[in-house]
Amino acid sequence: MALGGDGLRLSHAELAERADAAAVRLLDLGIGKGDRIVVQLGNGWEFVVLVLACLRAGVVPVMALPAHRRAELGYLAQHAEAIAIAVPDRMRDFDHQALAHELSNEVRAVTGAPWHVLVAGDDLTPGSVDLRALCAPSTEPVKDRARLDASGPDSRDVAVFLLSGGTTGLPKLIARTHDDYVYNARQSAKVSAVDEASAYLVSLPAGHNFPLACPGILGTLLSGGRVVTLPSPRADRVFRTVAAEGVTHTAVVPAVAAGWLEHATEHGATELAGLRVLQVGGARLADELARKIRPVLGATLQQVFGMAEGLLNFTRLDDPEDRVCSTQGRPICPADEVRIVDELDADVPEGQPGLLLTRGPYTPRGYYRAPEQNARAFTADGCYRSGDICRRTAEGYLVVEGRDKDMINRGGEKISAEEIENLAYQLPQVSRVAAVAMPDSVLGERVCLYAVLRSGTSLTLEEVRASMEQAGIAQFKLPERLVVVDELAATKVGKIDKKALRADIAHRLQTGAPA
Ligand code: OOB
Repeated sequence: MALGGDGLRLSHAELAERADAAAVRLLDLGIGKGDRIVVQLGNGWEFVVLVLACLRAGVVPVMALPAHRRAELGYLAQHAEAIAIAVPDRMRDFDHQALAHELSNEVRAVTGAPWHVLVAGDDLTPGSVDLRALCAPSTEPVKDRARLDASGPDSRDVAVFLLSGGTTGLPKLIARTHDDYVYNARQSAKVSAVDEASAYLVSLPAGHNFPLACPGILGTLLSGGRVVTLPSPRADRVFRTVAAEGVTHTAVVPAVAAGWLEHATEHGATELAGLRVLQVGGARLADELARKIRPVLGATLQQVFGMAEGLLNFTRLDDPEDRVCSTQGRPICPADEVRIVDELDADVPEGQPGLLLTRGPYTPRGYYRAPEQNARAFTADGCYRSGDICRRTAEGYLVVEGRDKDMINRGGEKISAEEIENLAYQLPQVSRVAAVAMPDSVLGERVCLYAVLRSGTSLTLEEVRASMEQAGIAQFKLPERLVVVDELAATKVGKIDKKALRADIAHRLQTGAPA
């Protein structure tokens, strides 16, 4: 069995046949090698079949998130020059199909070229392509295979576009090639011991690099294992599914791991008896939480410090417990280069914290069509400046100690401070703003907006949120606290002092001071 869980159950042969059939139907629609399709689907079999079909035909999926809205989807479609979008009809009370058609009409009005809206669901509106029918088995599998073999992508072609965590106004696209992404998935599978006897549960949004290919869906399928999909990582549902489906591996962010620990402490974890490996990554896992994983959940913890830009660090399954709980792992590939440097790019003494630079076989040398950002985010010799502050232990393991990038990590979802600030400047009341991370016991961080207002005006958090929602951004990015101040703390060179603001909000939260 290749696919289990909620929806269809498919063997590897059936999955491959459906992927081929879907790939041929994409070609018949006029979506072929090198074309881009924005993929915004929930976790389910349609996502898996469509992504495999794209990889087979050389169509490049642009990995959007279910939470994305008009602003993000419109930008992705435009920047990637997509000619199609794949969405569910509705998800969590949102009409994705209607939004997709609005976008489609806008693009068509500009380009005049055909644009396709593929929809997974029971409630299709006129003009939508039925994604489930597109993914149905073909009556001519042999002919389909021959047609695809003749027109497939080259191993150096772009396989997927991932989204950067983002420190700039808009997310950047990361072009991952077939070569590098297959390596990424296979090597991850090796290091997490995923093989044909494994069952991997995906409950994080499947378009994230972590559940997609570290080893995730792709690494599991490449290893002959089984993928089980769930729409969300809620503990009760997950625990039941792990037991019912014989799940052996899964991946979560620290906030979810904390929720599972709580659930298990209350209800026990007997349902998790078959779970061998729990990968945790995307944000820093507190050492205290890490130490509870094995005793409470019974699974082996594997810390994963990765990035859509490439470099993956994993703790190893046979590492001593202390190392697993106090480091974020080491590179999965011997050819990964990691340097820890100071502000002048000089190596810091071994064991000291510094900025992480990396280069390696599955880390692209730049973002897609972003020369200005690339000049800042990559060194002249092609190293990616991750913006993470790390130190390396004597054993070569990395410990993430902080970061030097203008981003907020809300439970693993990355939010660019600049994007939020640009939107805040649209408000007429606003004179100066700064978006900063405020500490949160559940999600790690949330967005806090500091604002200096024009004289005689006032502003509430609700107004800020309403205006940003109006602008069409994902809900998780909306500020959750507004602090109105007379002036923003500044550094010696006159830049906004975000470090001081982060300290200020942490202090306000601790002392219960009003905003
Ligand atoms: C993963 O990928 P992205 O692209 O969403 O975010 C990358 C950034 C890193 O630069 C770092 O700032 C943070 O997320 N991060 C961690 C971490 N894992 C990621 N910070 C501390 N501890 C960790 N374990 O988040 C991602 C990609 C592939 C696998 C896993 C996570």
